[in-house]
Amino acid sequence: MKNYREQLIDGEMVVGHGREFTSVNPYTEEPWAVFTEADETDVDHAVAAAGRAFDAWRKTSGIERARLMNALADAIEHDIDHLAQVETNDNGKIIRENRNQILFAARNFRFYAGYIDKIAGDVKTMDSYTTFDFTVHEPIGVCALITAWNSPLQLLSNKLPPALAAGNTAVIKPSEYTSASTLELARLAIEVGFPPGVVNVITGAGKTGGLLTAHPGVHKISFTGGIETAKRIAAAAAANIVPCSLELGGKSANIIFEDAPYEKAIAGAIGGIFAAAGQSCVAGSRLLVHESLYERAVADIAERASKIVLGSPQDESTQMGPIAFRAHYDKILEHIAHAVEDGSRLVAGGNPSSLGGLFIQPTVFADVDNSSRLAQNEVFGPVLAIIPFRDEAEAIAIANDSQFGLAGGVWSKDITRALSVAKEIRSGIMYVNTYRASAAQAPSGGFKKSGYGRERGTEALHDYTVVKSTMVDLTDTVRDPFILGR
Ligand code: TXE
Repeated sequence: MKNYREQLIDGEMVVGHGREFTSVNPYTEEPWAVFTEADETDVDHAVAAAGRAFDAWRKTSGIERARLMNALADAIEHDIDHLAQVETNDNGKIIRENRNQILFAARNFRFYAGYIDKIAGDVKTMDSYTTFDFTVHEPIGVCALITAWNSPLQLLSNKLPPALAAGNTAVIKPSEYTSASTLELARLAIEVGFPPGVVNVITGAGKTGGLLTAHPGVHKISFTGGIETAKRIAAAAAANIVPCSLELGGKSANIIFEDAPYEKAIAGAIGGIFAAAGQSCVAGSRLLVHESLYERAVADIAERASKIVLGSPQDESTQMGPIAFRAHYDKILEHIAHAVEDGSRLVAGGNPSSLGGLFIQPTVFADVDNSSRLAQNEVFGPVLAIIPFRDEAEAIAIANDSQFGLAGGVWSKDITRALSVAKEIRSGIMYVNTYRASAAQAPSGGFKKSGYGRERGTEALHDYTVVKSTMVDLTDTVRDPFILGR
């Protein structure tokens, strides 16, 4: 069993004082690594360390902060095979996808390292000629960064680099299912020379997360995960009056029009739901297909889904690995049972795979009613709901008839149609003739119950800074002290 008992607090790897817990490799279903839970004392120490480090870090030159962030990106790239292996042991996602996502994480560190010396305020024109105002974007303080299990380092890289670039310090809590790669990152942060307290990593489950988010020494919370936890975190943020950003799930509509580039669209539909075994926040889990193509598309997708190669996530040729953990596997099978009960037409999969373990067959339902449980609830697994539509207006109405608004896709060679439909969909991320594209420059985040705040792009920097406005009077005039000044 691999020993991951030590957490990073104040520049040192220390054993947590809470209970021990293990991570189960979803492929073998054997525990493979052991961790310790951060208790109240550990959380206090980590938050206090981040608080002490904040003043020096925010005053550290941008050149030095960028140097450390780039050094961390170098170290991630250097250790890429090991890190990808560790994540695959933890969450069962295929090694190709984990390698790619972790390289993307390194890219995010470089992107924000490059932005540090470009963070700039404004000089405001005032009503009076002899006064002016300037703004600066200041760091907020100690950021609690809480991540989910589907893409541990990639999700963290949407939060930690902009937080550090803006001059904040961080206490990170990865998911209890997948803490190993974040602890590996902690080790690299020490190796490249981050000052003690700037980056802290504590491990544990909801209890530890609750202690962290309720801590009065935390000044900003950023969370990726599910809605129920998000409500608790938003309540904790409200109690301490600290800003909070939430990146939650989705039930994104991927819309194929009759003039779509057909083969590309079908591949996009398959990747949109079966990549990462559907455990992706932007998954295109509702596929809307124009009635003129409908039966052809249903048949093609069912056929391709049934040919997806399931197997060891360590194998480079595997296309879909197991589900990340048993409780989630059970939940996905429950969603499938509900879809059958609700009368959706099963055209592929629908059962545990003959491989056993935590493998589920890529599953496709056609003729799904958009008001049914399958169309309205996030499955976060390899289950596609196909829905026919007649025209643009109906496609938009179906796409928007959801509590979520994270992503969406439009496939059409008519650029006017593609962009006007994309404009009408109430989602934070839209793809046109592509799906699951991602870039450090492109902001991402939700509308509606998919959350608020933005990650990636320059927009994320706004979430980690506060604007200070400074007004200056250039005259020697003594003002009437009892009236609001100009
Ligand atoms: O995540 P949780 P779960 C969706 C997906 C999934 C559902 C539930 O639909 O089925 O959410 O997933 C920490 N205070 N997404 O239950 O519980 C927890 O330890 C503070 C979408 O696995 O939200 C972990 O670090 N923290 C999503 C993190 O919250 C708490 C990715 C996420 O766990 C806490 C994952 C508390 N009270 C799931 N309780 C996406 N946006 O991509 C738990 N945590």
